[in-house]
Parts: sequence; structure tokens; C-alpha cells
Amino acid sequence: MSATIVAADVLVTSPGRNLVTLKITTSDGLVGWGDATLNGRELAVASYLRDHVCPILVGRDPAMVEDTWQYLYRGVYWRRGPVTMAAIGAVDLALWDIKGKVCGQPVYQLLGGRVRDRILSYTHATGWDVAALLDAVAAQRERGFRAVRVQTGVPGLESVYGVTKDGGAYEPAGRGVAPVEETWDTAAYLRYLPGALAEVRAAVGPELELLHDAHHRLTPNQAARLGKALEPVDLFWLEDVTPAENQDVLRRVREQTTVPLAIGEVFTSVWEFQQLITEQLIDFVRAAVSHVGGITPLRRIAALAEVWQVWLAPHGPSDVSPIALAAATHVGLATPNFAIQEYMGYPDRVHEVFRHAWTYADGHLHPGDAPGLGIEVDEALAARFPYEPAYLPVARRLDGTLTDW
Ligand code: KDG
Ligand code: MG
Repeated sequence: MSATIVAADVLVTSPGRNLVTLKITTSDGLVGWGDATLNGRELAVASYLRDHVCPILVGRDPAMVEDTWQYLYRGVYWRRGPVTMAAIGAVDLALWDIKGKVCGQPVYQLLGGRVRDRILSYTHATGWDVAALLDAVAAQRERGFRAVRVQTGVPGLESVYGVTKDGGAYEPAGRGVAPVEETWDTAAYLRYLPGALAEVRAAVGPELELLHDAHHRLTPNQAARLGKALEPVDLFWLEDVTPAENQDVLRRVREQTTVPLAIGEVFTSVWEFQQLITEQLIDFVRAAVSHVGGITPLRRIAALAEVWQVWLAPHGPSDVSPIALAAATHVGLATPNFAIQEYMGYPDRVHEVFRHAWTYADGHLHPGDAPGLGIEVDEALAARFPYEPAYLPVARRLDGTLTDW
């Protein structure tokens, strides 16, 4: 007789940042873990799971990964959206984890086995000015990274999202019951960035891969101008140039510049990537395995992208928990058109709560060979760090109007 799901529980913990975790337990005593974290909307996903998904998981066959995905996506009238898809993603990861444990194999073996030995990763370097940024880049090179995302301050602005003034790590969400408000000036950014990144390139030499994230703040025309201006910097990619909704306009950016474009960390389904991939409007798909609904749909996105010579480069900030990072590394090891994995890193306590088989060494990640996703959650430790409200900042232009995220 096949096993059944006997319990599905949600853990919300904040060991340095808020993380939401789904635990599925089967009648043969196996446990599967899924990441349900949605930055700044953590409790909405926790409720979606607790109130609407966990009760209907109990009694189902944990082996039916694909059918469960279809059931939670196609079988529900209100489909799509980040809260729904993060919840479905958590279930999908937990069921792949269980399937690996049942088979005694790491998930990458179930996905067809490795196509590479290890997966290239990039991390973040931030500095308020070029000198500080170069120090931060040097520190990441010391850690072995061969690819670094570089973000700087902008003269005249008090703060810039993702850039610290002390050169240290940053946390995407600030604690507090309301988001911090920042001031943003696209014109000042466009004036400053090309020169600053040219200095970075001149200092680091030609081999280090440099990436930059514009966080959806530009118009298509501004994006085209920035792309052209950054061509001499030889970026690995320029990320999220325009707001994600308006995809036709990216054709204009493509026609004007050869800078590689990466988009998609806020997308939640293959359909949102369809036009960008099939019209080759981007070079890299930034899907987060947890936010697009799990390994099951991420593999479809990767397969569609492969046909159109678009590369997979999963999102991996600190608000994608070590469980989803594990899943992304399993997919990356087994996917031919995988390019690079973001590895922003975590507060130390996160590594203590989420013990993981994945490892980082010498600029690369490896999922490890533990069965399933290779994650063990210390639930007692997790319980010591209750949820604290925390939000991404919002930004207003100089005249007070809100910018896009
Ligand atoms: O929740 C928002 C962060 O994940 C985001 O700001 C990180 O843009 C990001 C990136 O590329 O990692
Ligand atoms: Mg990004």
C-alpha cells in the first residue's frame, strides 16, 4: 500500500530574516521540506497554506508530485499570483524532497542526473562609492567568487536599495511595521553608473564576471541608453531594466543594445516568461524555484528556454530560503541550459536552523548527495526566533511620486 500524507505544518521563523517553511510528514515517517517565503508577505503565504492547502494534502499520495501540482494549480479557480504560487512551490519542493528520500537519491538524480560537476554562482558586492565597491569586490574574490553583482550609491541620494554605506552585507527587508521610504533619481543614476562601472572593470581586469541589477526602475528608452553605455563594461548581465508587466517594450531595448538582459525574479509562472523566451527578448531567466511553483514548473520553463537559447539563472537572495536554494542547485546540476546561480548568502543563524547538504566552494555551489533536497530543519531552534514584521523599502522620485519596484 502506498504511503499517505499524514501531516502538513507551516513554520514561520526569523533567524536573522523571516522565512516560511512547509513540513510534510508521510505515513512511513518521512519528512519533506518546502520553502514558502515571500518577502514582506510571509504571513499571507503561511495562511494560504495553513487554511487552504494543508487540510487537503492530508490523505494524498506523496508520490504524486505532478498530479498534486496540477491539483493545486489547475484545480483551483483562483490561479497564479505570488502568494498562490509560493504556496504551491513549497508543496512541490517538499514532495520532491520526499521522493528523493523514498528513492535514497539526491533530487538531481531524479531529474536525469548531473550534466556538470558543480554550478557557477555569483554573489553581491556593494559599496557607496567606487573605492568601497572595489574593496567589497576584492573581498568576494578572496572567497573564490568569479562572478559578482556590483551595486553602488548615487551621488546626491541619501540611500540606494541594496547598497550599504559600510560595505557590508545588506538585508532586502527592513524590520518595522511599515516600509522605509527612500528617494530615487533615475537621471542621477544614469549619469553616474556607466562611469562607475567602467572604473570597476578597469580595476578588476577582464576576467571577473560583473552583473548589475536595475530593479525595474527604467523606461525602455532609459534602459536602451544604459545598455549601450554599459557595453564597454562587458557585463555578464543587466538585470530587471524595466517593470516586468510591459514585455513588448523590451524589443526596443534589444534592438538598441547587445548588453545581455536578465529578467523574471518576480514572475510566478511559465506563461509570464513565454513571450520573453520565444521572442528572445532576454538572455537569462531569473525565476526563483519557490516563487514559480516549484521544481515541476521550473523544469518546464528551463525546457522552453533551452529551445530558444535562453539560459536559466535562478534567483537566490536571502529571502529564498536554504531549502529553495537547495532545490535550485539540484535543478542547476541537472539542467543543460543552466548558466549561473545567485548566492547572496544568509545570516549565520539561518545556516544553524536550516542545515543543508549543499556547499559553497571556490565560486561554485554543489547540492551534495544526501537523499532528497538534503535539508534538515532544527525546529526547536527555529521556534526561538518568532516572526517580526519586515518590508522592502519603497522609493519615491524627487517630486514625491512612487517609483516602480
Ligand atoms: O525580495 C527582494 C529581493 O529578493 C531582491 O531585491 C533581490 O533583486 C534581487 C536579486 O537580484 O537578488
Ligand atoms: Mg534582482
